[in-house]
Amino acid sequence: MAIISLLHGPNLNLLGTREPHVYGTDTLDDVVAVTRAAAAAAGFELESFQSNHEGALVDAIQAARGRSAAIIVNPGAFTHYAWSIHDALRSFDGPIVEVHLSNPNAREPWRHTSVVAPVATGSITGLGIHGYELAVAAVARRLAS
Ligand code: CA2
Repeated sequence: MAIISLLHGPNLNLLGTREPHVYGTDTLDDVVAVTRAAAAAAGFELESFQSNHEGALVDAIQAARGRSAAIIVNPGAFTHYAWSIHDALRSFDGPIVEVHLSNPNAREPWRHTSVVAPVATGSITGLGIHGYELAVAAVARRLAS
């Protein structure tokens, strides 16, 4: 069964514990469960990884090369400045969907730049946990075409 890698960046392990008005009340486990269910329904296995460390995420992206068919990634605040994640994603051959729970473009100016967007197939922002289900649908459609 083809694998989708689901990657989460810093502080997303705290989902559901603070700032529910921004990020909702779902926990990271809830996000992973919803994404895994969507992936299974589309015929994919989901591998999930969260880290607060930039290098660990670079390692996970490299490990996905030749193993995973697609990457769904919410890089957290690394979105806005982590060029090592940009470079690692560039080396991945399959579809890459960037997901954000909130809409960074509607927030502080420093969140308006994504260094991941230029190397992503597409980006889904502001739709909360539903964005992850849309991301699975998008990669499944891409991989089928
Ligand atoms: O909207 C998103 O998904 C973000 O990637 C979330 C990041 C933020 O830096 C990006 O600009 C947009 C922050 C994640 C922090 O999540 C927390 C959740 C609960 C409590 C504290 C932090």
